[in-house]
Amino acid sequence: MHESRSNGAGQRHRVFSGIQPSGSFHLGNYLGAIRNWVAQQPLYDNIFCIVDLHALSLPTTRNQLRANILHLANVLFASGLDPEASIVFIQSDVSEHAELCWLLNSVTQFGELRRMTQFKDKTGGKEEQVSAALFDYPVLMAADILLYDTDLVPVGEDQTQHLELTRDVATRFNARYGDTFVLPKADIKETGARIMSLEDPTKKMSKSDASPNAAIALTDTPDVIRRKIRRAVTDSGSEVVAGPDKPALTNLLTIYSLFEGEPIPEIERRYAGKGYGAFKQDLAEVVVAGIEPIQRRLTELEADPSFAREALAAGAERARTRAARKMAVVRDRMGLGLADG
Ligand code: ATP
Ligand code: LTN
Repeated sequence: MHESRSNGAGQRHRVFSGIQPSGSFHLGNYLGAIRNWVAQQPLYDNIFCIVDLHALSLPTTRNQLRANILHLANVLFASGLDPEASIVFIQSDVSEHAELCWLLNSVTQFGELRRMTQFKDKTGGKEEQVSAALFDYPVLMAADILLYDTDLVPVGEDQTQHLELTRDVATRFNARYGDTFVLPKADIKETGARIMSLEDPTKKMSKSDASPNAAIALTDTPDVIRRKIRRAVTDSGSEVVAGPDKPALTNLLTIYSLFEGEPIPEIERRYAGKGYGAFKQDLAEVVVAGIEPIQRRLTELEADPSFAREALAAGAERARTRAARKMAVVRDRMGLGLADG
């Protein structure tokens, strides 16, 4: 079920989401996030952001970052984001994101950031060496969201804690300086919000997984997809059924169900008594067919980078206008500068 789509004044609800330009994109990013953005596009006032400033929180290089930004933009457009229906832009093109992050730092507690599980996961026990940007990452994310009076933030389940922090920071700001920010809600789907690793179904499918077989990239060839699914771990037993004691099959059935738009119980019924082999073979074809149209459009877009460049420049222009308006209010509320006497 969708949330109601407009507010009392008849304006469409504002949606904002972000994605990092940090390498290849996998089925988790697609099924947990991008696909939902595309599907809901006609219902909302949408803003989607390529968060390149966030990508600086882990080591990268100039050339790598540049290439990743363009690749991500092409992936988003190939997946169906429409630059007419949605504002799609690069975070660093709108300097207000970095500015608001600094201002929100002043109403964020050190202890709140230390409790973030994503920070703990990404430090990998090396807290002394990671960048301060990795620590401050959730505040920049709060700035992204609050800058646009966002109502809904469609994300995968891994972002729940960051959304809670965003609401806490906004609430504290509003209490201290007067009502300024809209309190956003996370929009997390029941199915697909947590696609798991093909090698370890207790871990989420992740870009940063060291093993190349844990995730299916949107750019994997059909043969690579078939091989990864053939090798995907399964649970003990031989029945194709989902359940709390069957994390691997639950994950594979979820992927099948999302691509085919077919409820899991129906798929289970069809594969009753057929075993894992037959199911995996069909699943591979479902995934190959599901991403083939995206790959085809991606090839076309990659041959013509001017499409992405122009769409992103226009998106930045529209985002900047809104961001500047909001920042003028924020600066005034906080007593910064002497602009209006
Ligand atoms: P990493 O896996 O290295 O932490 P990431 O893929 O989570 O990176 P982003 O690119 O910022 O990082 O994520 C983009 C979107 O994809 C977010 O909305 C996130 O919640 C969603 N997402 C990421 N992994 C999964 C997953 N395994 N299942 C569902 N959604 C996911
Ligand atoms: N932290 C998110 C990416 C992100 C984001 C945002 C998502 C940055 N800013 C604003 C939603 C709204 C991630 O790692 N997936």
